[in-house]
Amino acid sequence: MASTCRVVVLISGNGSNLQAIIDASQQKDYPARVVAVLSNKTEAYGLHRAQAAGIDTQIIEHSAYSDRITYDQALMQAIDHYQPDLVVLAGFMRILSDDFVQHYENRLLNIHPSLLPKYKGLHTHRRVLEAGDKQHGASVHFVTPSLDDGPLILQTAIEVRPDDTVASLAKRVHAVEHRIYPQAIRWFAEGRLHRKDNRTYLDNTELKPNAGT
Ligand code: NHR
Ligand code: GAR
Repeated sequence: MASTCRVVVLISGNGSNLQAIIDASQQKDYPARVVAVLSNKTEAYGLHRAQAAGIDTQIIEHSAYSDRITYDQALMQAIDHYQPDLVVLAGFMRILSDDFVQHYENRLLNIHPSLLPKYKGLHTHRRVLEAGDKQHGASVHFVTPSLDDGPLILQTAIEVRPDDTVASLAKRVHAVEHRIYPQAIRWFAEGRLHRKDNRTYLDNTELKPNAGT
């Protein structure tokens, strides 16, 4: 990308991934910057993180809209005001309509707390513990209309320990997320990341983060 990649981040909560992206973007050679942070929850702590970094924030509460379609339209309008090159979901907890996803096709990323395609949806840490899995992790993917199903970009595994709890797992998964999300955004901003159908390429090499798992 010729100039700095403009990123809009959507959050619902704590925003530790947002913080990791803000921290990365403050490095001199980082090719992306966060131009706005939007939340569907008034109390999201991530809004304070954005404000502390001098980034515009906006709250768009779904309770104020009659249905998902109308809500998503309002969200799109707010996002497009910032003319983003990239939109990233960072702990954003609302399923997005097909129209929304199509509008940002190939420039919409999500981070999900599991080794996708395992454990799509919610409560992944609990489900991993219940299943007795030995590995867990986090995945960055392009968003497609079907939930947590888009082409993978980056994935990192952690070992599950016998004494792990939801909280201890979440903590180690977060540490991984804070590394891989800024990396994926860097690749995108450098113009090195491409999606074709259900595949992702870094430069001209196909990315297969979960090959062999
Ligand atoms: N939207 C589409 N179309 N595709 C994806 O892959 C999406 C998406 C929106 C969000 C993040 C996702 C995750 O990483 C994400 C991926 C929310 C829910 C959910 O069930 C599920 C997955 C994700 C985010 N949300 C409930 C809903 O009815 C609300 C839950 C709540 O408010 O606590 O929207 O896991
Ligand atoms: C992260 O672990 C992210 O992977 C997950 O929520 C957490 C947000 O943390 N996302 C989802 O579960 C999406 N459904 P953060 O607000 O501290 O970045």
